[in-house]
Amino acid sequence: MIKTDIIDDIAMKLHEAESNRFEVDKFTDDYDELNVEFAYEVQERLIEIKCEKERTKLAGRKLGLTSKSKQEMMGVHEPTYGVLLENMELIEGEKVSIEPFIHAKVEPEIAFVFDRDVKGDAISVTDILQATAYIAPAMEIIDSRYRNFNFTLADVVADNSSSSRYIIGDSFGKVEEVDLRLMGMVFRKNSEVIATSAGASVMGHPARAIAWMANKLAERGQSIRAGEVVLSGALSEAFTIEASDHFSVSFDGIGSLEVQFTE
Ligand code: 0L1
Ligand code: MG
Repeated sequence: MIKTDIIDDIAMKLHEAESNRFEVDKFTDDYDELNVEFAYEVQERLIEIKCEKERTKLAGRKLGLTSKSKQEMMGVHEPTYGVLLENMELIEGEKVSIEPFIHAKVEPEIAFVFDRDVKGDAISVTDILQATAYIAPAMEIIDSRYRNFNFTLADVVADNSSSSRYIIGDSFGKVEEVDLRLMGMVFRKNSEVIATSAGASVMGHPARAIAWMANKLAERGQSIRAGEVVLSGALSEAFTIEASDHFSVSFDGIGSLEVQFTE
């Protein structure tokens, strides 16, 4: 098969799995050529298909695999990134049905909203902070299309880094008013504390993860644009969602966010 046919085949199968709620086996089992570079081409094709079929458009980006423990688990030394689309956004206060998901999990994140473009190939933490309008508490719902979340780095990149939905809180903070490395986080499920963490769990500083992504985007001729949102990476492991679960996340200095799931 020629390269463009393989890209189309994988992207279409991933989109079908998401749309019809079924799991697929990882594609690296069948395609030796599926390395990380190739996988970002599949991801781009998948996003094109989603935008066309779901009549939506790009809202921002997300980082994945930003914690040392997740990277060690997968035997890799770098994170991944993916795309957030407008139709993936959930509104705080609205109940979220688990019906469209395959086997979703939720994780706490810090969202960065940009009011300036971030362009170039030597982007630093300072560049990211200077282009940020505000930060806000967020949760990401990940829903890998792979059976039992079983994938290699290239597979997960092709699958848009497992992204499914995201929720951004109404409260927000300014990056100059908080120390993002020391910012404490408490994550609760059904009122019980299930994880505590600090901003530094995301590659030492959440803006470092975004700077890494900005430099990787530049290699592909892309960039972060003013108005976009970026989820900077999970501050804890992801937790499986069951119908009737309630999750809340509280961050020191920027407020909290809660979500109620239903059948
Ligand atoms: O956002 C994330 O950190 C998820 C990245 C993909 C890994 C996974 O699905 O667990
Ligand atoms: Mg995430």
